[in-house]
Amino acid sequence: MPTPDLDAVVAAGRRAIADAADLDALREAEQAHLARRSPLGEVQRSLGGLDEQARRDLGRRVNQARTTLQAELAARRAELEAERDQALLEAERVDVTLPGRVPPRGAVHPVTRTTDEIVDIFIGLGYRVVEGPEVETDWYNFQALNIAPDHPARSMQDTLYIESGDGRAGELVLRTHTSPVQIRAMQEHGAPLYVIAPGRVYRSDSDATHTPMFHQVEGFMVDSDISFGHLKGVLTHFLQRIFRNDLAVRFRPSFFPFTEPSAEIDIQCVICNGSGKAAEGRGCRVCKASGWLEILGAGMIDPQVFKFVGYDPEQISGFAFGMGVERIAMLKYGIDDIRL
Ligand code: 2NL
Repeated sequence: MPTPDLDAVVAAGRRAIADAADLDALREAEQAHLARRSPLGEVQRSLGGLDEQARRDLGRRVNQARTTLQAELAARRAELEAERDQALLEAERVDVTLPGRVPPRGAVHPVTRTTDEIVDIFIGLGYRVVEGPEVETDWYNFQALNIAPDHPARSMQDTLYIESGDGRAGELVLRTHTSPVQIRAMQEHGAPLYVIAPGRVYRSDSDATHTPMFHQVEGFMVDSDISFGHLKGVLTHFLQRIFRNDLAVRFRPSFFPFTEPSAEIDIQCVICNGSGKAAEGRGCRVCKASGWLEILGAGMIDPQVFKFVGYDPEQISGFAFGMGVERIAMLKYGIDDIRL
């Protein structure tokens, strides 16, 4: 058996280790040059067929060769690992001096803002805020408010009904005003009671001036000896706070099933300042050249309503009012299409 050239075996191993371009290639070089089935392994296995002196000599040289190759392997591995770590650090580099990503600044929606402004004025007068369900029973939304069974508000055309699925269709509605919340407040608390009820309401209506969901603020003042004078004083104060201090206000007779007497309240047009005129001799579009804008409905709470909630109409009186928030927001911020 020819003795393999140990120097050539070591030289080939060193070249393979030095040439390994990455850690995978280095593992292959280790397999090829240091494993049992490598040329060095062959030399080691051939030792068994040699006499003692030759075996000792060649054995020592084989051990030296292995030690040399293993040292070279370890050194190259350290080198390649350092290269890999460096590449990783470069790839995952974070520039901590970059400015942060600033989220776009949000703003309070004009309807929310207007609701808050309205509610704040009444808080200042000692009113409490109440909220309640948007899905209501027919009783709270209509009956307790003295709305007759044949009133048009009750028709499918005007109200969104909830299908309850148990054959009791027509029992539940999306509230058409926030009055049912006020009915609940009267049932829960005794008089005197000053309440403001903001919230979403729903009507089966949709065009340039109506949306199926909109916002309302209703309120009432219930106490002993509340008169129409209180109604006029509180609502005039409110309108002058929300628009401007010297705003002209007028009260016109009207009708609601839940108040008697009732009034519709107009303010001097905030677009044309009550002149009814627009530029170049045209009429004001917002008030239709009348100089006035309808802004509130109100009245003295009907004794029937008091009976429904268990108040004694002989002891208790009060006024109630309601307004649409979108309309007030549009007038305050000069928006002419509700869909905007
Ligand atoms: C309008 C008119 C109004 C009321 C709402 C009311 C509530 C109870 C009892 C009596 Cl619990 N009345 N609310 C009264 C008069 C008018 O709203 O034009 N709303 C947009």
